[in-house]
Amino acid sequence: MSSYVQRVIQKVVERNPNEPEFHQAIKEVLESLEPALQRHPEFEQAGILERLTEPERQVIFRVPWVDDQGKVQVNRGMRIQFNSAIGPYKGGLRLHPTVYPGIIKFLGFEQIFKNSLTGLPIGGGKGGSDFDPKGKSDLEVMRFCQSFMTELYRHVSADMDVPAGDIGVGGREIGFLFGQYKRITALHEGVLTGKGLVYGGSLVRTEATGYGLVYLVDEMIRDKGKSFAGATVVISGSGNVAIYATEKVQQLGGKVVALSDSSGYVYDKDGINVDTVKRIKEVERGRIKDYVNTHPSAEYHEGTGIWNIKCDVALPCATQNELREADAEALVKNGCFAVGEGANMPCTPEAVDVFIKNKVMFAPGKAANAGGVATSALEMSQNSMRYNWTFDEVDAKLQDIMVSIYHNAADTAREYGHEDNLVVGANIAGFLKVANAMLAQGVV
Ligand code: NDP
Ligand code: 2IT
Repeated sequence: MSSYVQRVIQKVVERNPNEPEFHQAIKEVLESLEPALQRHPEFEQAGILERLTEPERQVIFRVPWVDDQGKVQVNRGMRIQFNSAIGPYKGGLRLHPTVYPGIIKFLGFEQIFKNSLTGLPIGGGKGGSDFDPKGKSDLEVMRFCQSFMTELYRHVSADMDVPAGDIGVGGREIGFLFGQYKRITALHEGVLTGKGLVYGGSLVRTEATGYGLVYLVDEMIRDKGKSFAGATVVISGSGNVAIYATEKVQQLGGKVVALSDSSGYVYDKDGINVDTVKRIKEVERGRIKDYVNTHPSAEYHEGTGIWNIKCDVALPCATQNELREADAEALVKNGCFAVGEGANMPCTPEAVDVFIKNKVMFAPGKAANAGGVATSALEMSQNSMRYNWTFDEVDAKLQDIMVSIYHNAADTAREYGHEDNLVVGANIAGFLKVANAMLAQGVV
């Protein structure tokens, strides 16, 4: 490792103590940038890595709200505006009890490079709260979202910072957040993406991350003579990304045999029925174990272990560090030939090493799950035009974007001497555009 990269990593760790997920994301990106930094000594002189690893702005705020018993509850909200070199800050909001600045920084940092890879003009940011939407009534979620936006509205706008969904934030939450933003500011503008179709949303945004993941993985495996037709696929999670990845794999002729949530996983040897999962998760807000109620031939297993199921393709779509070294070894042993990260940083660095050493095709999250934010940027374009594209128009653009991201990452990996390593290719390709924009804009 060069002394420049080492120095910057050490500084980040010292400055951001007790934030292991942020350290992990920084190391993964910076270490892979070596070949680009050697070719471009001007980046060190301009302090590009020091600036990239320090968010432009971080806001942390109190979110008081009243529960259904009339008791006041307090959560912590935050928005981290990481980098605006190539466009307004763009990235989701996560509502999960594990949220703290280390999680939001890791996600915001990843978002910079992911957004750059889409080829669209969006910078990187992320936000969220330790509020747990699970088990809350619609009214409690509304009161929380209204309180959250009552502070957040000062820090966001259609041309400055445009939040969206992530874990725990879907159409319901975006609706409540948008309503409160409009009430406070009197502006009906594209300040959030993932909006409902009747008030400024884009067709395909709901499906975009899962569909985009499968479009990119399809291009990657077809490059090596494989296809989804007849392939057995295991997908973790059963939220937005997992559901629409399942749907697209099935449309391409693959068989998804397992899905999970944080309690356990279902295995259906006949192939998961995606309409059942949509009903359980999107309508009833239930648990994946409810699946066996209507599909008695499927099996439910408590806990982890989903990666021990034999498959050709694995798509982790739940959360960070959910697929570890032993899981990767199990997948390799069972003949898995491709892995695509639908979630952000779901594979640990040790797991990624196992895939690369064993020549398993590996699509890293910042390339593979970029379809969600890319379609968010298409929603912003439609809002600016005050016009809507059809489903097929947006879907075709999404497909083009995912195919381009794959080839950009693969070509960049080859150009920098790491053929077939999409981790290196995606990181360098995403980085170069942002670094050059920063150079052009002076010391800011
Ligand atoms: P959802 O909230 O819709 O679903 C999350 C799923 O992951 C649920 O099945 C949930 O289970 C599971 N999960 C969450 N946390 C954990 C945990 N700690 N351990 C085990 N399982 C867990 O979120 P999304 O589908 O939107 O997001 C999934 C991943 O994809 C995240 O990493 C997100 O950052 C990433 N992503 C999302 C995009 C989007 O557009 N939505 C875009 C790009 C990436 P349970 O219900 O039990 O908590
Ligand atoms: O991680 C991500 O890319 C997202 N959660 C989507 C962000 C967005 O702005 O659509």
